Amino acid sequence: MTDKPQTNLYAALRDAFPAALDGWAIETDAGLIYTWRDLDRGSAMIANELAARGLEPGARLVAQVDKSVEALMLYLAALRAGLVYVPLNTAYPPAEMAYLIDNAQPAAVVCTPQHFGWVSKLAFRAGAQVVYTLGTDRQGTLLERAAHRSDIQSPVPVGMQALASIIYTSGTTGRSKGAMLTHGNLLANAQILRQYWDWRADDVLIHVLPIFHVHGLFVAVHGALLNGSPMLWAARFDPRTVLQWLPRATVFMGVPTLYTRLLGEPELTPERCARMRLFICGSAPLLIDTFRAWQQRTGHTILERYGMSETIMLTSNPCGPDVRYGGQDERRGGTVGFPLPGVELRIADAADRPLPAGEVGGVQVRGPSVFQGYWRMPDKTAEDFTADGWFRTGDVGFIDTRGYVTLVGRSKDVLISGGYNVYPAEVEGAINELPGVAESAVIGVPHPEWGEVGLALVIPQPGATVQPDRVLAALRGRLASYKIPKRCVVVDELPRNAMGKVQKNVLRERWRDAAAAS
Ligand code: MCA
Repeated sequence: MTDKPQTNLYAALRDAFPAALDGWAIETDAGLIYTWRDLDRGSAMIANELAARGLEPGARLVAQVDKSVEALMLYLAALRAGLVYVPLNTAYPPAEMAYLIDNAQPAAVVCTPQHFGWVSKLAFRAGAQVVYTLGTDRQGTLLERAAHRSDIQSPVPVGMQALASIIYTSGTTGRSKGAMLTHGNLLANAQILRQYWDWRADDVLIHVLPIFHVHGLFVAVHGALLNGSPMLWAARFDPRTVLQWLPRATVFMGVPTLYTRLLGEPELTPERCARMRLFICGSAPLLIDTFRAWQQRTGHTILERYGMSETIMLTSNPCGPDVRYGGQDERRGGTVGFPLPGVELRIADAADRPLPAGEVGGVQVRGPSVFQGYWRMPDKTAEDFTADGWFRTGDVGFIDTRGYVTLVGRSKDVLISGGYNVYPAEVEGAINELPGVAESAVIGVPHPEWGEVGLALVIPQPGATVQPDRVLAALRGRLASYKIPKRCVVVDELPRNAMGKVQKNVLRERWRDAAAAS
């Protein structure tokens, strides 16, 4: 494949499909086979349906659907039609969806048939023209209508500067922000990763991640499609399925929790992994114990990389010798490797002045995959970029003398549980609204399976009694379940600094063993 000039990301992906379009592109855990032709035809029909509904390029399409190959076709169709794809986590309850739909102002919404009632109300109230349903078993109005459309469609030549997707990420103020990514951002990153991870002609990817986030949708799906590589596709992660597929596959991508769960399987052996060439890990810090245990159990060294919704992938441990760094090829546990080719990464002090190797500071980046800003939040965007165009990631780290980047913390108050970012401010806001609660503080505490889990410390109002279990139960329906702390403790007071601000670092130290004790 040559990197010829493109005007639509789908066209670039389509160019990489193998010439033999009737070969298998995706095999699902339900035993279904989809060919390359199926992907092309299916996405063309959906794109034609969307266009026939009068959806103009640039309009937003919100999708809150379960993972399926048809959901992937919907994404490809949105690209083809020049629409801006806004995937939302299926765990979001109505309260969160109301805000997100209002903020995205979509022209079209696709939801699961079970949720049509409440989602369509929110969508039409926000001005949507059409609401479709899509189920996991190919049922729903989207496919019913698309079935009547032509299977030929030319991708709309929107250009590489056009928005392709908005990815919502929670924020420190408790409100989600939509990171705007262009066709060019996504294609540039996929092309870089294709080279850096040395995608090969015989690669087969095991795809078990959700497709409403950067990891599963952009890193994994684009990786396979841009290389014309087939995928073994699971609707949800199950270690038994992965074990079954390992002998047929070459590449696996996961968050640390998936590696921990796989290590719990006695049948994970070097023999089973004999055909595998690359295990990639990201979205949360990989513990050095997991990194070593994986080496021992499989003979493979996990490649850890680092990215964000706002930037897609930024750094990676080497896949082979990296000539930019003297041919170093060691994948170093505890580091996230080197800046990817084309990515500029620096460590800066609080005044945005670059720091020398070895010094700890804020991680700042520039490059072709860095987003265009937050949707309809120019002030927030301006806050996160320096005057000379560097994006402040909010991560804190250093670069060693060999060039490896190590992350040591975050300047933003966020915890990462099983690969999902959880912003304590959002959870505290929900807890503080509960009757009898005066104040709360949510912190992340280490957990062997999830990496970190939330712990809520709650101060009752004078004279009120607060039951920890009731607090957690009351959060159901208000917050996506992965955001709900795994434990709640009632306390009399919280440690504060001279300004009266709660000292989360003191709390994290004090409650470090809380997850193990619970
Ligand atoms: C599920 N639960 C969780 C999490 N996931 N709790 C805390 N943290 C989580 N991550 C809870 C549910 O709320 C539920 O609680 C119970 O666990 C069982 O839910 P279930 O859905 O059955 O869980 P699961 O299927 O075992 O899911 C675990 C998982 C999943 C497979 C590890 O969390 C996952 O797919 N994580 C990957 C996320 C991801 O793709 N992140 C990439 C973001 P209850 O029973 O109480 O209701 S992209 C990104 O971060 C950047 C850009 C990057 O660099 O990649």
